[in-house]
Amino acid sequence: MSNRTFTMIKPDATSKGYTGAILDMMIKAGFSIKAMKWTRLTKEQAGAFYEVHKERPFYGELVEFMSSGPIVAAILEKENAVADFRTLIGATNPANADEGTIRKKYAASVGENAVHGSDSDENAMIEGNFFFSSLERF
Ligand code: FUP
Repeated sequence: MSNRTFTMIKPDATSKGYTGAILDMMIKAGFSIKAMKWTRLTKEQAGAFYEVHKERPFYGELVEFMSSGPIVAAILEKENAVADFRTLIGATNPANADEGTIRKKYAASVGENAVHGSDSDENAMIEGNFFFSSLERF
């Protein structure tokens, strides 16, 4: 089991000024930051990141949204990182997210859902490598 996961604070949350509060929730939950950047994806980059969802009906909207403004990308470390981070962020649809989760507090809808969290160790590695070189992670 890996002890790292990958996250993004999405454009809805950065534009509403939630970046600091969301990072604080991650740190208070025991995650430490191993890599982090403030950046903005082009449509092509967002399309490539979400390639696995290419055939889904929401893909076009997802790519538009994820390239619509700045994001924070980060690699986080904690024991049992992938599963514990999914618990911390809550269900994809904030209407179904538990109290105390990041999405319950800060997400607007299933599309604009404030944060991303990797769903497996393998994807955490792939997604972290998408954003960070070996010189940018510690
Ligand atoms: P999650 O792993 O919780 O981020 O959710 P998914 O992998 O199922 O979906 C990836 C992203 O697609 C979500 F963050 C938001 C978007 N999405 C929609 O816009 N509509 C949907 O019905 C489902 C997902």
